Amino acid sequence: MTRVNQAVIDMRSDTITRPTDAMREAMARAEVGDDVYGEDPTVNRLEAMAAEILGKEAAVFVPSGTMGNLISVLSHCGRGEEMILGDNAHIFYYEQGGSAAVGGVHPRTVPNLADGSLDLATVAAAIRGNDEHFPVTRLIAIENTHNRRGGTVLSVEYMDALGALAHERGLLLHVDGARIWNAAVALGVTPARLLENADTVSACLSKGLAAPVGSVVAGDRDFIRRARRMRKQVGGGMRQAGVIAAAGIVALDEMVDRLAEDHARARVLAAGLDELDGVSVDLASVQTNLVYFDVTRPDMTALDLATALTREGVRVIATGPQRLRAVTHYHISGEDIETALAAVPDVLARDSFEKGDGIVYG
Ligand code: TLP
Repeated sequence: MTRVNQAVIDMRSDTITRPTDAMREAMARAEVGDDVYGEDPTVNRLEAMAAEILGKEAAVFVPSGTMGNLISVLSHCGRGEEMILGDNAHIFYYEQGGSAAVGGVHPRTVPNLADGSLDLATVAAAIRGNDEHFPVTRLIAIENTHNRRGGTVLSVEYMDALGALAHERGLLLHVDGARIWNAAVALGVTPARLLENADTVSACLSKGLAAPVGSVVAGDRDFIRRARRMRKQVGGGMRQAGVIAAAGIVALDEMVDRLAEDHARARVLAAGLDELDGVSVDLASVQTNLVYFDVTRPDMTALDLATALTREGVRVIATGPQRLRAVTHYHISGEDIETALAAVPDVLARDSFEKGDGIVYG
């Protein structure tokens, strides 16, 4: 059953989403100016809107989530200072060690628990004492939702407790909120409430919200002033960026509430996969739009399964030797989920298959 002339069901990531018609329309009409001079009215509008939604004094528009995290960490920590973060954090795992490479910031990892959280006592114990042997601990960074733990959602209570711990110990709390919108929708709270006790956040517009490019970083005015300088230093000053910020405004206006549909489809996908012989899913981890699953057929790797599914027009990624990830998003319909679920047992039942080819993201 090889799919012919049918659109590919691409569940590698929600980053693959394309801009909506409303976004393209807004982009075509966007009023622009030079944003490095602070004169792009559309960027200014997006930043004001993001600051309000995220509950912070100010915000800055940046090209990517990776740059958002980088300039946040570099605006909080000096060279040789330390950031505490999870051993499966995107900042630690997937950003080329940028904060160490560019900013000389020392990462101190503690284990991410199954729900994506960091144990508070372990974090407290990792904070350095005042001694010249040690780097100075400045920052705690947390991820919500947590990508490598399955798109898991950290609760308001947990976020508050982590913020309180950071502040009691004189530290700052940064949130990698690439998918903070998914967390807020899953919890039924506003992003502002979820982030109330965090100092700064980087939130992506170009994942589930379907904007073509861009993230926003939010925090207090002084932090955002430093972050703007840092953005320029790493080459992220974007001139007539209103053309892309216009899509970000539509993303915030129109695309947040519908994330609940992606979450529902992810649950259907996860439940369907879990019923199949040869794969298993930790259903408790499926709380938003990410579905991690393991191939349990002994002679098949995650890359073998991903490669075979690609031939059937269903794209997922391998994130470990036996682990795969499928992501629901704006372009994945209920029918696509049914089609994907039908393709998997077909592939798993084959006596022989080609060896997998490509990259394991883990
Ligand atoms: N994540 C991508 C890949 O890099 C793995 C994906 O497909 O999920 N924080 C988190 C939690 C992320 O998941 C990502 C992207 C980023 C930051 C970086 O965002 P971008 O890709 O805009 O630099």
